[in-house]
Amino acid sequence: MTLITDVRLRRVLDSRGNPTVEADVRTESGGFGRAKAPSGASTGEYEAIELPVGGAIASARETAVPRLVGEVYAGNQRDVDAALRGADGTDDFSEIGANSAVAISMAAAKAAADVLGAPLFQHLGGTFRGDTFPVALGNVVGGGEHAADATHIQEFLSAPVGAPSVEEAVFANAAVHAAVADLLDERGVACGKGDEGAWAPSIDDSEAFEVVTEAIETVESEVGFEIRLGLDVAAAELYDEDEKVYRYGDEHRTRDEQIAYVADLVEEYDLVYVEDPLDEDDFAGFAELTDRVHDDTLVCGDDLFVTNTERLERGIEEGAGNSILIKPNQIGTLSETVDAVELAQHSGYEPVISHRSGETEDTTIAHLAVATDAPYIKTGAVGGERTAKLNELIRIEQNA
Ligand code: 2PG
Ligand code: MG
Repeated sequence: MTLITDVRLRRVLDSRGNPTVEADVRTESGGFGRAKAPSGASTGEYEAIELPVGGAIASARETAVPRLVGEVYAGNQRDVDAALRGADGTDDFSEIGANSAVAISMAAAKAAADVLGAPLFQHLGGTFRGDTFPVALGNVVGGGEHAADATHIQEFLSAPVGAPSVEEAVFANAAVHAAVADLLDERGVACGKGDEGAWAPSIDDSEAFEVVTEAIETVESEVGFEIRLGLDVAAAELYDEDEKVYRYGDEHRTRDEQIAYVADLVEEYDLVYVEDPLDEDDFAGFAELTDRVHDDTLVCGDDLFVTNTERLERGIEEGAGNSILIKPNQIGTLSETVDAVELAQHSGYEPVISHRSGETEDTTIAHLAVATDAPYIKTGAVGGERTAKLNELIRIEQNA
């Protein structure tokens, strides 16, 4: 029933106005799935390779599509993904591009769900999963690679950990985002938005902490549940390999100072979540920081792990972090994405399903988060390509 009969690839727009890959997969019995690849700006060195879109499409048409059409059943995701791997033949998808691979992989899953007449999260999660909902981490202030002349820390995240539902969490994050705008306005700080819809003011990190903390307190008292603060430091982008220091504009911190600085931030702001506090090669530094913070703070590896089970295994051995960011396009297939989630869950690491800074209206990650019972999803607070996922989560929650 789910034998793949057609795979079409095209160039479409992403939220930054860049081209990205869209895939359509059709099956024998009329199943249809469509998915789009997202794209990072603060990409990790060890991610699968995103090729220029024209080349990625041409190469996937030539080598991957013939291995899928008439050959593989969309309902067998591992076969689909093995065909993509076989067509590519490299470790990092540098032949067909992780952008083509992930779009096809996700579109096949949607086509299979369509044949079954089941929502994607049920197809991916099966009968016995998908009954818990993730806490939505909402990016409310940011800079780094996502906005020029803004904060050094890439993302200040609202984390409504006490929200009784996805819906209330999503609206709490939007309210924190709005409260931040009011506070910046009171301070006479004009600003635009970064790539993910977060405010991108030209203020230093310490002022951003003040503003976001106050905004969270205001909204917390309105909604009556706990909202905490999280960060994506994206420290690999701050790290100066030659001098071995972290650069914050004119200031810098040595590795030990960076560890102490982040540990102090965790203490001072009661952070529930810190992503990429150190460079993507510093497993030992992640381990040291993880030892220093409370058990209830997630130390999450994004550029460190790149959704890759081999890198996660090393992290588990060394005690580096206690959480992994999960981005399907970092590894290129849904099967390997779910493998990373499951390895994390079996090893006491919390998986956090994530968008990229360059996004589309694709909602696959909302389904993936529910399907895998992931405790968190990071997919922005506002903006159409972000609300596409957030609103899908609200819908899934209502129908579940
Ligand atoms: C990150 C992501 C998403 P990018 O660093 O976690 O927020 O950014 O997609 O640019 O890597
Ligand atoms: Mg990150």
